Amino acid sequence: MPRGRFLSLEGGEGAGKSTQARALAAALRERGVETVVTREPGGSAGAEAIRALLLEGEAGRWSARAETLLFAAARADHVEKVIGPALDAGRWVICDRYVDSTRAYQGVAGGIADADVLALHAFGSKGLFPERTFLLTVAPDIGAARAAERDRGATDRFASRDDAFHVAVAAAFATFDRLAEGEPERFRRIDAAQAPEAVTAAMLAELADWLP
Ligand code: Z5A
Repeated sequence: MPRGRFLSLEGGEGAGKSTQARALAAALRERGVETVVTREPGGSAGAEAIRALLLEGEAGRWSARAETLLFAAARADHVEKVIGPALDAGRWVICDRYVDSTRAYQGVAGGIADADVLALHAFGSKGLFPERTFLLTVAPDIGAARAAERDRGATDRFASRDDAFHVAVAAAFATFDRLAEGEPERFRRIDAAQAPEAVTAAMLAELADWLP
């Protein structure tokens, strides 16, 4: 049985990652590809329990180091219980955020060295990386407006952080834009300001080499 393909979606708040994870899965299933959609933080029972610890409570509940360890622990469980078995069974996995989010939010924005994030990833998740990562790009104000419309006033620990944090997050993704240039085989930049159908089509075009 050939191993499945592992895809991740990354990008700022409101870029449309969850919408596109569902739409891409539907398009792949139409083509006969067995596809699992999952998300981070979360995706397995243990990781969903850690998600609640991460997203609820005061903005300053966790130090940057403790938060980084919690994300790594959640990912380790997710990889072991859900992502790995699905790939072994030949399914494609679409993950809504993955380790690049830790590199952006806890790493560049939170001040944790990239080498430390990668060392935790090597230990916790055996260094598993997606084969293709779609970086959904949209202007931060458009993404924030979309998320605000979706959430209608409800916020979590991340959304309730101050403007300086969100500026740092934008800087983090600008950094990954540059990293993406250095890893063009894995990262594919997608213009997420387009209509949802056009975004899905752009991702499918970037998978043409793998599609049946
Ligand atoms: N985090 C972290 O710090 N470290 C980590 O390692 C990981 C995560 C894995 C998790 O939030 C938070 O955890 C996140 C980063 C941090 N915080 N922030 N910021 P989450 O999982 O609860 O949610 P999210 O990943 O942040 O989701 P999001 O970015 O807010 O949304 P999205 O998935 O990109 O967008 P969406 O929900 O698909 O769409 C938003 C709205 O826009 C919705 O009403 C759609 O119908 C609409 N939409 C979507 N696409 C379009 C287009 N193309 N045009 C117009 N409207 C659209």
